[in-house]
Amino acid sequence: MTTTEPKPAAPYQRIATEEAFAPAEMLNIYRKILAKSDVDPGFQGLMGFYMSSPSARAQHIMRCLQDLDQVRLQHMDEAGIDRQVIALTAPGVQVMDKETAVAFSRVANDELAEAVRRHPTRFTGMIAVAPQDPAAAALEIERGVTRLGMNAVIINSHTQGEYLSDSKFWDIFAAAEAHDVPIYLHPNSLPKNMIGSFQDCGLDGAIYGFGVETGLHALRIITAGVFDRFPKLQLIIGHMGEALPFWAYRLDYMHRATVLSNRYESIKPLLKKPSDYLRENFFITNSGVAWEPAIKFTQDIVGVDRVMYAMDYPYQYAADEVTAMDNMAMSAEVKKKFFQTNAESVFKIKTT
Ligand code: 1DF
Ligand code: MN
Repeated sequence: MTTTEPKPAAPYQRIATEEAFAPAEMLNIYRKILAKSDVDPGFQGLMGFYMSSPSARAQHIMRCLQDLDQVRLQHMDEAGIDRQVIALTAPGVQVMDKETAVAFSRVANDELAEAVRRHPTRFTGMIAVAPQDPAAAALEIERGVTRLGMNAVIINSHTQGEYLSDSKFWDIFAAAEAHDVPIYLHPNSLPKNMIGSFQDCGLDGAIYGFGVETGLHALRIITAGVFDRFPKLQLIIGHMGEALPFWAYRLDYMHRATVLSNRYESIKPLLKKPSDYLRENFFITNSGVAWEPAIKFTQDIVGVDRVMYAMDYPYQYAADEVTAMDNMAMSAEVKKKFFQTNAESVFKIKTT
């Protein structure tokens, strides 16, 4: 499947926007968490699998995740990826206790910033934060922007079963809005109160459960009124918007019907329709979905300026998918937005 020939250049740069890394020190912390008798079943099923499976997929992923130099650069060259926008892999620090999470987020961000300094034309970094301590997360966003030169935040969906729709987390949104940086709401494994009926049939992971849970999280943020409170806030969601563009019509209809019938205390009137927030407060990447009809549909719903390319390296390292995306029947102008210029503006990537 992989070739050793570098892929020829295209009339655009290919910027992949949901790419993952895992420092060895984080894997050491994970090993301690995995050894506990009350380990979270989703974390056990995800990182417990990748960190112990002898399968070729797991071995490949563990090797690639830990490299921020030659292995990664060679894979990028082979697949024709000019630049990766890199984040601490899921669940990042969100599975750790509060003190460890806050401290390790700083270590991981320093390490990623160092890699970006080594390879400034190839790597861009996202700021990892610990939602367990919203005030510390807000400070780390400030440090990441002002001291480390990073211009986006990564949050791996729920934090030990808690959602950012809870106003106790909103210092994080205030900081992101104030510093004008988007938050990438990336999947996490399912929380323990939700995972049962997904895990018993093996559908809890990236195959389906991730999308259900992250889409739910994005919707909770919308319906909680976060974008009425923080109108300039921008979220990025992967996997073709976790299917939300496809839901948009029904969400608008049923949200209005629910509000008008006073059915739930928690579903309050919003200033706009749910789909308006998708169009005005979200960027969507095609991570894991190298599928032209879905990309075009999403461009149609949220606009060509809000849909970006992502590979999801190393979880979906597939050079043939890059070729499929190159070959989409799409104007040269729109394809350049998809692969390059939308990402340059969202992540404030300096090209000169
Ligand atoms: C998987 C997929 C794992 C994605 C990920 O991080 C991840 C997977 C732990 O296939 O198990 O980021 N993904 O975004 O699709
Ligand atoms: Mn991912």
